[in-house]
Amino acid sequence: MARRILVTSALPYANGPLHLGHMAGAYLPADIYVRYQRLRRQDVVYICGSDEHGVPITIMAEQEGVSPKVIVDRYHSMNQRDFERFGISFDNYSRTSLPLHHQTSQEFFLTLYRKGLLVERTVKQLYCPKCRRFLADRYVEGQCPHCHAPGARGDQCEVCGKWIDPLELIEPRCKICGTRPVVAETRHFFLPLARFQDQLRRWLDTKTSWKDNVRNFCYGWLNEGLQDRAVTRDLSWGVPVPVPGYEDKVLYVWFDAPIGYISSTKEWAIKRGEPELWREYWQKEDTELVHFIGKDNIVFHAIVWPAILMGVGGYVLPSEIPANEFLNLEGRKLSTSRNYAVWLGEYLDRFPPDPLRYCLAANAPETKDSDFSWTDFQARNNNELADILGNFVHRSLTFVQRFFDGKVPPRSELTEADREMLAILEAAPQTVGACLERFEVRRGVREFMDVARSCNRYFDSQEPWRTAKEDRNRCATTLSVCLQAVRTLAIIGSPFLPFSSERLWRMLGEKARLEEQFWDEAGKRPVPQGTALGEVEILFPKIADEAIAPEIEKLQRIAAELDEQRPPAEGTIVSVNLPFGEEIPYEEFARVDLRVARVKIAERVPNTDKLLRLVVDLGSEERQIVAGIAEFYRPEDLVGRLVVVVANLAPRKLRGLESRGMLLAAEDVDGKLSLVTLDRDIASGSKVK
Ligand code: B3M
Ligand code: ZN
Repeated sequence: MARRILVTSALPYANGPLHLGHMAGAYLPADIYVRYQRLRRQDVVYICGSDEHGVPITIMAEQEGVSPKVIVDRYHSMNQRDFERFGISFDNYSRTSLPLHHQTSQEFFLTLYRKGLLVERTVKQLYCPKCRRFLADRYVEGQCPHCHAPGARGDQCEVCGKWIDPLELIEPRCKICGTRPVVAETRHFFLPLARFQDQLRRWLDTKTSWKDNVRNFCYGWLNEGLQDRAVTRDLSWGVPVPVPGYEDKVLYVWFDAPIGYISSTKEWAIKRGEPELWREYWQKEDTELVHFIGKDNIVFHAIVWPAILMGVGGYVLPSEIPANEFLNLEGRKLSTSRNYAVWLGEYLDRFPPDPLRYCLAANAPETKDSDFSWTDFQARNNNELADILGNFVHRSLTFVQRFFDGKVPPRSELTEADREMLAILEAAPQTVGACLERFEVRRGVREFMDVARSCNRYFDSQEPWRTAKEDRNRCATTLSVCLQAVRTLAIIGSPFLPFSSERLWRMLGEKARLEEQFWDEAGKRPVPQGTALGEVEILFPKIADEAIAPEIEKLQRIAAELDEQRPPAEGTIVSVNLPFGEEIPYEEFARVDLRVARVKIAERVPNTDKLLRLVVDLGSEERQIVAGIAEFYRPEDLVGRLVVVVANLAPRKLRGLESRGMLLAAEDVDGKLSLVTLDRDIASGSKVK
């Protein structure tokens, strides 16, 4: 029986064009997965749409002096088109400004409301007396109360990533007019997340296959204890709150956006003429619901959204949440506001989609942030797509043109080498597929290219250019095997390279359509003898230095501008003004025994990213200390250095290792640690006062 799989990609905000970071995170991996499952004949539906609400959109509209509708119309159609040009094969791409979506969201809200799962409360909120409105979310900016970075917004600080209560912002200002807001009272509905805490934990406990980044993040939230979350806002653009007295309020964008997955599925069902079909995917227990997202959306998809679904009842919960990390650009963080980005539309105006799909898949930010660079892109195209895959395909097809009149030659007795090649082809769908089942696109695409590598080796070893003259039967058999390989590569390569695979398929002269092929059988079928090949073209033209030079220059120019605008050092913050601790008498400080120690041994603690195990010499004895500095120091750089240690701290166990003492280190605003060291050599064991 086919698996019923509903796949979603995060709904992109319709307030800007798409860029490569979007593609690498939530879209390309999902599209690859979906194309693969379609070829496996699973019952898969791929859903997305524009997220058309939220404060960034209304702020942009106000700044341009147009209505929000103008903004979302502009970017909705632009993004839909770019997705299509890039081959992202949604079954439906909807938008959250549709009446169908408003209605669905209001139904969700009302169900929770009637079940007593929304709590109404009067709250204090910042209000701009000049603009005469409450400053929801990003309408207010100020200094972050946690890290003191300037320009933090009313919902979250971009520098330290912490959530912000706008009332705690230091020096708050209205984003639109710059006025200092006052505090006023307003009423809102809250989702009492704490009530779902135990149910969420039990549910998460079953998700052992999820990626560590997602699980750890969720447990972090649960362990801190879930807080109530406001689900309404004082705004006029959004889904109206369907409760009397709330006429000038709308649902919070993160309340209605995930419901957009459902309304988009409804729209898909209506378009198919089976308006109730969406229920199969959302309300039948055995549906696999897979949400592809970027890591900044984890809490909404793995905590808040499941809580909403649990509260409403009768809906499936997410089965998988493959959240990807971020994509950097030429070694530096992407910045859309500063135009430090590669825009998908601009890319597609200049280059074909598949080389980018290949490059982003090979570099997918699966377990950690990854980097896109134009030279890597060029190298992947020229050295892998063109020289390995393209070369094999081209040689095989043109040999058949040259020596067999463009018709698939007959196969006679198979040699050991032929059999080995055929065995590789037969195993290939399973090898690549196993990676994709686990959402390991990077490995999947590598396994695919490895098959093409084996094909090239086979071609070389069989020397068909020689056998063409000396042993025609052998040459015919070799080329027949090669064509089977081309066929296999076209099918199993199609999730990654859909456009090139289609072209390849036409070159093979196959009658049936590529999308009608069955993944599991992809390696088994020869191209029937006598089939007339189509016209052979170059699949992957090389990309010249001149083609990427302007792209590199553009990014370098913007990077240089960004550096100039920056105050010294790395970040934008040069001083931190955290409040000081409570006053203590000297005696209390003196109880802390600080000593100079020399690092003798330093090594990583296996299976952690953060911990180093150190052995330090404290003069009178050597001690083991486990320190959370592995992200900032390489073990080999620490050996021999002097550090400062709290020598009389009670021992603790970290990851099963006893730690007797603690290193002193200063913490930067972004959490980076810098060890306290000594500016000249001094005997270990010396007291620090
Ligand atoms: N619009 C946020 C984002 O692009 C958002 C996702 C909604 S998914 C339901 O980060
Ligand atoms: Zn104002």
